[in-house]
Formats: sequence, structure tokens, C-alpha cells
Amino acid sequence: MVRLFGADYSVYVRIARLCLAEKSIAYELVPVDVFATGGVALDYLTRNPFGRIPAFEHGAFRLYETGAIARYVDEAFDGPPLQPEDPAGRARCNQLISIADSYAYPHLVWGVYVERISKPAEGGTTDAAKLASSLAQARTILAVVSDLMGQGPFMAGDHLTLADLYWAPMVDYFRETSEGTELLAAHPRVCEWWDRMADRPSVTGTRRS
Ligand SMILES: N[C@@H](CCC(=O)N[C@@H](CS)C(=O)NCC(=O)O)C(=O)O
Repeated sequence: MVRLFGADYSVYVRIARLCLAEKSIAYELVPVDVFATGGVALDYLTRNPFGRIPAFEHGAFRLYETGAIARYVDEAFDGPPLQPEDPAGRARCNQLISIADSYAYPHLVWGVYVERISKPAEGGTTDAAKLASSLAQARTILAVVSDLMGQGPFMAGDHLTLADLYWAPMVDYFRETSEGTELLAAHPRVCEWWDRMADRPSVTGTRRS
């Protein structure tokens, strides 16, 4: 009934999978490798014309863009709500998601993790200027998120929300770098949040193979 198209290395696919897991929804993960030589299969573009992953299908209903998928999964299915009820809480959750999309993904994942780990592993050379610039941004990103999450225990308050499910895959990549671990250590609230998230079955069950 539910199918998700994508790959387990993808941050955005993992966000959608975390939502499905937290709502206890059974689904099929249909492999799509966006980084395959020659690009994605042409027929995948009927599911996402931008060639990005994930794409989602619930019966005859098709959707792409992770923010839309995550909110649909939360609202169309039973299970614990993943968005705060009150306007201020929901706004904070959406703000944290927007910061993750706009700043954490490009800098923590692409600017730091990919430059420091993926590129050298594939025989490439780290772009030192890009890494330095993203590390500078990372300092701001972590300070902001630590401030916005207040006392927690979750990003948008007392309950797990979509904000946590957005940030977990990005922080998980970032912490694999020595610079990431060091910068995270300066923000104990973010570290405690990560320790809490890292043990959740949804998070352990979606680690890339
Ligand atoms: N705005 C999209 C972004 C999805 C996205 O960037 N996915 C990455 C994988 S994590 C991708 O497909 N990258 C392929 C590319 O950049 O060509 C969403 O929210 O779903």
C-alpha cells in the first residue's frame, strides 16, 4: 500500500523512513540510486521530475518533496502525532525543519561530511575552502539549534516531532567527522538530544548498510 523510492544512504529518504517507522507504517523501499553512473532511470522522472529522492506512493496517491511526505504520513495515518498542536510549537517545529533544509543539509552533510569523508573515500580531494566555510557555518547552525531547542528533551519540546526526524540523519553524518564530533561537544544539549535519538529503533533500523 505504501512505497518509498530511494536509497538508504540518502538523508531525505531516511527522514521519510523515520516518519514511517515512528508511525509504525509498513512500507516497501524501492531502490533508486540517484548517483548511479548515467543518472536515475528515466521512468523515475515520472515520480519526481527533479530526479531527487525520495518519492512516495500511498495507493494511487503519489507525492515527492520530503516535507510534504512527512506531513502527509503524520496526518493521514494513525500513530503518535509528529507535529505540535499549538501554533507556536508547530511554528518552532517548522522553523527547525526549514533550518535543516536550508543550512544543515548543505553545510553539515555536503560541506563537511561529503568533503571530509565521501570525497576522499572515492579518490577525490577535499575542497579545503569549502570545508572551512561550512565548518564556520556549522558553528552558527549548532549554536542556533541548541538555543532553539531550549531544555528539550526533543527539538521542539516535550515530544518527538518531525524536527527531530529531520535533524537526526544530518547530525548522524556530521558526527562521523572529527570536526563534527568536536563542534558537537561544545553543545551539550545537542549531544544529549543525539544520544537520546541514537537509541530509538527507528534510527537504529534505518542506518545505511
Ligand atoms: N527538496 C528535496 C530534496 C531531496 C534531495 O536533495 N535528495 C538528495 C538525496 S539526500 C538527492 O536526491 N540528490 C540527488 C541530486 O542532487 O542530484 C526533498 O525535500 O525531498
